[in-house]
Amino acid sequence: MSPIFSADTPQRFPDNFVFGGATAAYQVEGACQTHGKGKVAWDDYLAQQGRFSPEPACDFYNRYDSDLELCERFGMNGIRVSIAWSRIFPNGGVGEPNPEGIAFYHNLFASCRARGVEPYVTLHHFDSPAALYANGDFLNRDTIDAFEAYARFCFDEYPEVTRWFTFNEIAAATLNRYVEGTWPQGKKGCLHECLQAQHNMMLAHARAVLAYKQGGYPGTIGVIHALEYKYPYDPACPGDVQAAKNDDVLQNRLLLDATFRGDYAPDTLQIIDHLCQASNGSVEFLDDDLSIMRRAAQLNDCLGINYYQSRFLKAFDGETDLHHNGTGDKGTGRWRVAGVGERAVRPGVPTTDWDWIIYPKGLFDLMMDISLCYPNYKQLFITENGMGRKDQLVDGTVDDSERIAYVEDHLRWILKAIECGVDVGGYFMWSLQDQFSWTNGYNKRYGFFYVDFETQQRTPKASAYWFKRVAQTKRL
Ligand code: BGP
Repeated sequence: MSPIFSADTPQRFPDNFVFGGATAAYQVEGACQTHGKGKVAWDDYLAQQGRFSPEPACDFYNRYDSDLELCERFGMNGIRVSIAWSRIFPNGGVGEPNPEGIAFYHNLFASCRARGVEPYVTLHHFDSPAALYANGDFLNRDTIDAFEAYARFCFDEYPEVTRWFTFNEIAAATLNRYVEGTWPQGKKGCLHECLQAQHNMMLAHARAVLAYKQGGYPGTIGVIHALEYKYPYDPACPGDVQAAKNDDVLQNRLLLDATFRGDYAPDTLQIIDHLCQASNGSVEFLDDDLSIMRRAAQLNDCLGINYYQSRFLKAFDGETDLHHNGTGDKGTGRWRVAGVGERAVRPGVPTTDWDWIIYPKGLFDLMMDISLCYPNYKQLFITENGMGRKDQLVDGTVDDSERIAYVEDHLRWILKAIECGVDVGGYFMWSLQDQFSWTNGYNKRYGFFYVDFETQQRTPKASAYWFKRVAQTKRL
């Protein structure tokens, strides 16, 4: 244990702390075209790739109640779920809402209530309706209008939900699509489109927040960002320091400024300009956008942080050179982006089979950074954190002690942040049950509950029993 933890560091989480598991509609529900659901871009993309199918996923569409029963039995008092936009509005912006899709979520939320598991509901988890996605998604301003209309509809339709998040991981949605090229219609190195889409999605978030607050609904609303602390590989090297700042703006800073300031700090703008020049493009932030965003910035009730890893940046002045490790062959990933830098691993820092850097202290550094740089934040939730593994079911059980150690270390740093005065409301492990991974398929498992994707049988892993004790006692 790091010497930073003193005997005074609390070992117990607050009484009202939420412990749960996270899911996303597309990754768990299956039923991709059942009962009037409209298509999303992933449907055709995955079919063309032929690597894996999103059907039936975890068959959550039919099995949500038994999965919630598992949550209850394993001591969880919260769950993250998302609404599939195209189940409600099959074509996105136009047409009548789909009664069967609407009913599904009423049933899901009723089951949550009956099990004493609070639903934390995200409106958009990477699954824009296909028609909107094909027309530019959030680079097309019509999608912003459509998202606001969809959000208003959900706020009115589901008064039983009092914990809302607008978007999940705008950074992942935009980086994977415009910079890393690993998502449908992907492009590489297109930094200005990535930043423009981030801004437009934050404007859509702001409009949903204003609609929620003007509507006087009695719940909370926020947004979920995938944050990574960006350290210079060598803090004494100015090029590395600059690369860390570049990557910070690309992944974190534009989004955090937009969330809590409603505009962009001079330092952020300077790096945005630099990134745009590097990809020969520009971004447009309209004055009207900023006035909406500034109003919304004071109204967020919470911020969700999805934290998996941090990065060490080296200076890099070559051509963009990327290789996504989508197979779990350790050491095959490469991330060098012109105008940004090179992501490297400092010696001695452990990584997963997918080359994700295990660095729990980064979560603490991020929480402290937010509390210092954005003192108007109200509450943080760790809305995703977890470890992808090639879990094996052996003799009816899964020994995932490595995952337990990962989660325990992160929870310890959360306690440290609480000791330092940061308001943290809860922790959701990614993921509740094993789910497919967007670019890695079914062999990258994260769940508390092992899923046999042939039979849909669930088996609690060692981590589920460990987490149950933590959730019930609120202690590590
Ligand atoms: C986050 C997403 C999740 C989930 C998770 C694990 O980015 O919000 O939907 O997929 O990461 O990522 P991966 O599946 O790529 O390992």
